[in-house]
Amino acid sequence: MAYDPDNIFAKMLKGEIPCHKIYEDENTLAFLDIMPRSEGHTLVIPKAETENLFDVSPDVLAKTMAVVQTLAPKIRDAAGADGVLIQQFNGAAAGQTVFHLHFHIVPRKEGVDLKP
Ligand code: DGP
Repeated sequence: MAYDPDNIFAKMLKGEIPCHKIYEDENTLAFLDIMPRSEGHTLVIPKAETENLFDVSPDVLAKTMAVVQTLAPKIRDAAGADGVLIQQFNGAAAGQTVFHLHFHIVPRKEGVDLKP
């Protein structure tokens, strides 16, 4: 499948639709998920046009993951959580609904279930 430049995250990157940004650098954007599974649920995306793990370059993946690693403990602490779940889907069959690579950072509290 070819990358769709009009996907919802691409529109965010172009400033065509708003998002609640929590971090941005030249390669990466992080913003709150519109359907949070817990308080602080964040998505981290590369600015490069890439759908998922199947087409991302190692360089873009490394830069994106470095931001995931930096933000994860900050989000955990800001949310008053005990840990974070990192989740990432590849392909519709696997549950991917937005076809621009993204990593979920989902804060988890001991004994508290995630929202569906
Ligand atoms: P998935 O591809 O299954 O990882 O799900 C996409 C995620 O993107 C889902 O958790 C909801 C989130 N999302 C979809 N549309 C928007 C949007 O317009 N704004 C924000 N902030 N998040 C969105």
